[in-house]
Amino acid sequence: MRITILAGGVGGARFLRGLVHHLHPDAGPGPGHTPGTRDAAEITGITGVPEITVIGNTGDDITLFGLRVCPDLDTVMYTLGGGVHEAQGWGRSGETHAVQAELAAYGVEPQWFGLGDRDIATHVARTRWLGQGLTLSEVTSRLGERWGLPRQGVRLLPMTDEPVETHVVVEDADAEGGQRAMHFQEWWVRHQAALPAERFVVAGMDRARPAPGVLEAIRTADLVILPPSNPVVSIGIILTVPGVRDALRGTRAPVVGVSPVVGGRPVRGHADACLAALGLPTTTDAVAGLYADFLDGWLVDDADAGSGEDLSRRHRGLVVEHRPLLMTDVPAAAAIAGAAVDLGRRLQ
Ligand code: GDP
Ligand code: FO1
Ligand code: CA
Repeated sequence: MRITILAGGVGGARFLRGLVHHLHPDAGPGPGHTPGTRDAAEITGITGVPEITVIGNTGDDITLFGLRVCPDLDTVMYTLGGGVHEAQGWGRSGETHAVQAELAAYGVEPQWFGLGDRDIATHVARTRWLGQGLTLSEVTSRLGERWGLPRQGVRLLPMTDEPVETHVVVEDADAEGGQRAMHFQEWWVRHQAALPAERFVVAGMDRARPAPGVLEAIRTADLVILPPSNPVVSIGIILTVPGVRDALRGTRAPVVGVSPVVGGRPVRGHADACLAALGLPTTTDAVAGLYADFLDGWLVDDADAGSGEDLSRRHRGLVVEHRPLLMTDVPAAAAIAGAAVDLGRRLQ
């Protein structure tokens, strides 16, 4: 069973950890653990060793202090590897901030983006290997080995090896043309998405090609899952990589999505501000509408009862199911992942 997932940061990572737990119930997270010996097929109904390919968003990537930072790839890696700051959802557990405090003492900017000491080691390693000529795919694979991703049956691929960066266009009366663009992280972290976004543009996407294995993973999958990641600045950006959307339209695998909107609100983060930039309301139907040309199954929270019916009518054949979608802990995320796999199996 080959499962391909398009993932952003925290929502994608928590879903993936649930999926690994669902497929290998006895395995703990982290480099020291291996998938359990219990018969996974008995529990999941899936025969053969499941292979999970994750296509990660790199639009959030940024270079700070000369270091290449890939927040969404790292969030997936740390979460699966048992090294994530659990309450925060991103960054390392047990983190300290001595390096950034020293940089602040020298007046080195920016200080609005917090890089912890342990996390910095990841960015130093990545930047060094990129400097030696390795591709981002190769670097991501090397970093992932330390965190035990292969042993969990997970292959983490960046969506592209070319450097790309999402920028946000906002109104600015003082700027030429009345608008200016800033890096996505500046908009999200520094301004907390409070400046109304006009649109998102991805610098570098004109030169970007899908990373090796990306299109193949979609085309040859048995199941494609869109976890509850941000539909605009995580999954929406992956969909703009040339060939990805066409591969999703053309794959013979069912495509199942999990709504990131629960009770008409994003569970965390500013997805509402991102949807507003597209002129869309924060509803599970609006999110599914963004995937309508390739989506086969859609999981919606019980709190959004009533949503989906209109959508099924408009997009004939879309199967909408309701269930609790809050990933409050690993077993809850595993149950959601199990429901997505189960729906996918019924759609095969
Ligand atoms: P980011 O890159 O860290 O912002 O993470 P993602 O793009 O992967 O996911 C962000 C989205 O995940 C947000 O829109 C949230 O609404 C959604 N999300 C976070 N936690 C949950 C959860 O427990 N359940 C559901 N259904 N969605 C969630
Ligand atoms: N998010 C914040 O809100 N503030 C931060 O200072 C911050 C630092 C940071 C460092 C490394 C990393 O991998 C992620 C970090 N994030 C931070 C999270 C991340 O930038 C955003 O949650 C996502 O990219 C938004 O989708
Ligand atoms: Ca992100």
